[in-house]
Amino acid sequence: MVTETRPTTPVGVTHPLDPLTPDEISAASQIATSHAPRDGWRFPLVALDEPAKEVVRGFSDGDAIERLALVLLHDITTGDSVECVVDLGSEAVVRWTPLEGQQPFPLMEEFGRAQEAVRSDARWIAAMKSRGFSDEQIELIQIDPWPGGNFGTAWENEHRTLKAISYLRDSEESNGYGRPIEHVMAVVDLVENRVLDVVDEPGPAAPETSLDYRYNDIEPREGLQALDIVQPDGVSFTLDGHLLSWQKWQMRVSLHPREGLVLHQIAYNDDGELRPICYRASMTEMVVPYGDPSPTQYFKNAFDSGEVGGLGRLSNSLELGCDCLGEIVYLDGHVTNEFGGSRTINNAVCIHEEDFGINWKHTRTENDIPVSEVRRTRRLVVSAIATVGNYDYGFYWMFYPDGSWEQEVKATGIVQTIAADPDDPQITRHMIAPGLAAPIHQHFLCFRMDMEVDGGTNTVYQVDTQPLPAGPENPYNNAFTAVAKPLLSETDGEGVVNAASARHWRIANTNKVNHVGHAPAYLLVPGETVAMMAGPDAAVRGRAGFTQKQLWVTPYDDSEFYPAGDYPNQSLPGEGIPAWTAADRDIADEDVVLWYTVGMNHIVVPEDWPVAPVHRSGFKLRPAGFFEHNPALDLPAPDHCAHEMDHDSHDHSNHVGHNGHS
Ligand SMILES: [Cu+2]
Repeated sequence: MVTETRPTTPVGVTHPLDPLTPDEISAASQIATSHAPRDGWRFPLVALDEPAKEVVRGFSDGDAIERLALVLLHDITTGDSVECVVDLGSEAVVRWTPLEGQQPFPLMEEFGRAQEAVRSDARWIAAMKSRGFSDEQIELIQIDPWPGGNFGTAWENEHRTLKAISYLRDSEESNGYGRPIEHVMAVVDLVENRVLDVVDEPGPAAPETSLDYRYNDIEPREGLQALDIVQPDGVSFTLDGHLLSWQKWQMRVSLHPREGLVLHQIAYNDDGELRPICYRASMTEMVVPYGDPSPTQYFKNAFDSGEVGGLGRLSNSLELGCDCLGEIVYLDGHVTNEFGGSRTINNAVCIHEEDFGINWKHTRTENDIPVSEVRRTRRLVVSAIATVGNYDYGFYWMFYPDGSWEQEVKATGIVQTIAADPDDPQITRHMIAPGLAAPIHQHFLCFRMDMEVDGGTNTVYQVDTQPLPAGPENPYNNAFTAVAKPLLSETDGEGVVNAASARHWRIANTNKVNHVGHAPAYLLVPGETVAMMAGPDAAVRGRAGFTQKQLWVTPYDDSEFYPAGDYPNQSLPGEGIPAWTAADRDIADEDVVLWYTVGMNHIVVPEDWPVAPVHRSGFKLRPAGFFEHNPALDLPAPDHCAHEMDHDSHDHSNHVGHNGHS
């Protein structure tokens, strides 16, 4: 509501971190356009320009809210791009920065135009005809444009480009990925709307058929009885605008057009005191390098945030009972429609609770009778799913009553494919179906976490478990310890995982002391991950410098959000984290930002075809001296469990269970 006391606050905005409303997206585009009107302007991105942390921390309900928007403009007729910040209240342009030598990610419109340009190009048509395809077959060919990367050629350094590959289909609905056309690759100039070049080399024939995965094509298995999640009394969380509260946890949830799901101000209500843990958490860049040198594969290393256009704008509308099960609360997402208006993604974020087994249990013996005490736990799941071409990525932030939280990435969808002869040596690709292989590849997802454990300044320690030397203090040679090395500056510490020492990182507030004399802390615990395998001189290694380590720690800087640089599309090596950390800034007892990269190694197997079962990876954050004891001690025992606890477990007839066993 606009009132006299909140003069600049637009309708529907109740907090400075609320994402832009549809009206604000349109207004921001309009204000930016008015500054320098051009017919060719399109809008790759319109997003909230987040206020300074001091403003957010000092905000009280009802305060006036200043709203700034970041507007990216791209002129499709000239290729000019501008980064612009507008003040929505005064309708003024605050900053207007033309981009020099940087490419915003391609528009949806440009992907479409690239397909048309390829389809009508005489060289591409000739390449298809030379493979014996009929006019009808050529009409049905699926054309996939890819961000072209930067391999130091004129294609990338002098043009705004996409690289396109092709697939045979029997109909518009067929799974084209089963019939890749080797080795044809077209390079498209997106400003001139023309194909610059077509690479056409001899290659294996496209497979004769493709396996499909859609419901109508598969006979469903039988025997699965109904499995429902029922919460007759409703959910245990509340969502007030974007403020989510659940079981002592509190956070703000939004969908950012580029980053997808963003959580702000993650905090825990500890006996009435709201203790901050993380100011902002999101996945701000990812890259998927493929390891096959073929002409249709070598350039595949999409940065799905900065090159393809963002996990937010590519988010799905989630469906009840399909993507999420049970009592669901959704948040819509609003993004630019690229033409100056907005587009709403209904149900872009899913919020629900899941049963998660037991949090704790102990069985003791009383009067020779075993007695169990057990508490079931559950988790709050905040999730979104984005479809990026052939792949689908789910991002699941999960919170637990014991003070821990975690991120689980779920990668699924259709793998990239390459036609292969039966005698293919299968070194950089592996057969998944007759005539069809899939290139080896990796997925790297960099999570930016602006930590504020118990306050705005933290110190990060690298913790390694190791044996102690033999000697008078260790006469039995059994002693071992955990060595915590404080990271004083950006180049301190290894930053790479080490399973042998159970290496993890402790984010501590050394300005506070807990009940046993230590700094309250959270631990960052790695999950399954992997190092980048592209060679030392590979273009992608330089452009995705953030993958050199799993963990980087930087002091907060409001210009540092994207670890491969703001504009990784066709970028040169060295941007982002490697450039920032070269200054080796101090990070001890500072406002620190953690950049943790999840790596997924994908040696593709036949079971990944024709649609890959979900591959999970992620990391955990666990309290370490943040609480005085297990904070889940107070989880209630369900009535019948408390009752059962008193029974003699040898007497099976007293136990719940269909056949007398439990
Ligand atoms: Cu994969």
